Amino acid sequence: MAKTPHYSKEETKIVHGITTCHTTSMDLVPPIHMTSTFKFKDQAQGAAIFAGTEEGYLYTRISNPTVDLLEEKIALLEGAGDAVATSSGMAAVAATVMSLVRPGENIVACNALYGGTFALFHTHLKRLDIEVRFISPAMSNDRNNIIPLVDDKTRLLYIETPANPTLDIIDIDLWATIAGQYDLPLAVDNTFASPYLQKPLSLGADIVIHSATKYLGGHGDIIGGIIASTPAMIARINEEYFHHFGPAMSPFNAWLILRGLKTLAIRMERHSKSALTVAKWLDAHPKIAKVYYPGLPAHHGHDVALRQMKYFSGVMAFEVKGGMDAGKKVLNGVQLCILAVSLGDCETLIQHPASMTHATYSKEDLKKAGIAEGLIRLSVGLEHPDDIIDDLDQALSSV
Ligand code: LCS
Repeated sequence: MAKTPHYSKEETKIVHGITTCHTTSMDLVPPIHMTSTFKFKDQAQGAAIFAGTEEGYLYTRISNPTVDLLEEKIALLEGAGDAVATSSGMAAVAATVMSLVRPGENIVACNALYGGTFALFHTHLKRLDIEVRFISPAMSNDRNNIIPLVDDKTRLLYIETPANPTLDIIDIDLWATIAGQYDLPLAVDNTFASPYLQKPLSLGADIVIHSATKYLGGHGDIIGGIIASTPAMIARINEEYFHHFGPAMSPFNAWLILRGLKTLAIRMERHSKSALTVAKWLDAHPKIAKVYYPGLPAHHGHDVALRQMKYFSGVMAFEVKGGMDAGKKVLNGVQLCILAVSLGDCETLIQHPASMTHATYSKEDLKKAGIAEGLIRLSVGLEHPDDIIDDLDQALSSV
């Protein structure tokens, strides 16, 4: 008989919360249910499971015990009633907007977004006659700038915080208050923080979205996404989009994310601590023009970040004096840091948003979102910060 462990701390919840699959075996680690389909005892049982009058699995695109376990775990960590895992972070963003917004309706969103989300919002939703009304991060923490964008066709408010790649901090509480006032759902992309550092639902948001590819998985070996919300909202997303557009997560990926999640607390603490060390060092370097990291007291979002985040996470951005030409020398000069997109991995990753993750923004859109052309993004890994600093120092010496 499985015992129910007693604990009161978040770090223990991350390790012990939701760990046993719905099986009779006593595995410490849950098995991977690598199966496309599930057997029925007879036609009547199959029909009952399809009709929803009997509980049971029927097909892995709809649900699977290993994927369920991940969904329950993320729901627990985010303080949500339910969750649905998706094949990628973009699938989670797409499932949310496609379930909630129809042609002729609109979304109000801050335009400091991952480049893929921006492309979906700016380009592809237009084809479906869905308008996205963007507000720049500089304007987005004043309710008087947001409210005029909302009208009777608005169906969703959408923010990403900390935002990719500028680390803008958007005030979740402020956006949630406006969402509540107009009876609209607020979706928050919590990828950069993870539920260990920030819990948007506890601040009044309605939907949390993750690219699980990043800190949740934490090891750079999977692509995945997840949406956490109320059971009613997740049921709506399942019915209106997920089941028949089909962006299901592989059970193997769910298992790898569950494994990665066990170390979430210690990884996030270490990423955050090392990032602060690196950010302070960059900030004092004579060849650096500007550092974007919410952990620095001079960052414009520092006070809101202190209020809504536990630590400041592991991603930062910086500009080198001498602009793009100087920045290229750093990108090509690093030896330990790896020139690659993505973030939240054990390895320190460095990349150039304007030509890589945010190449979907036009020059004008980059300007509107406050993304400088020479901006370099750094995802600080789990190496010793002295080695990361030594590598950046030698790369900067070529400038
Ligand atoms: N949301 C955020 C904040 C992201 O950073 C990303 C991906 C996504 C959603 C989409 O997730 P995916 O489909 O890739 O799992 N961000 C990336 C980045 O900055 N570099 O490569 C991907």
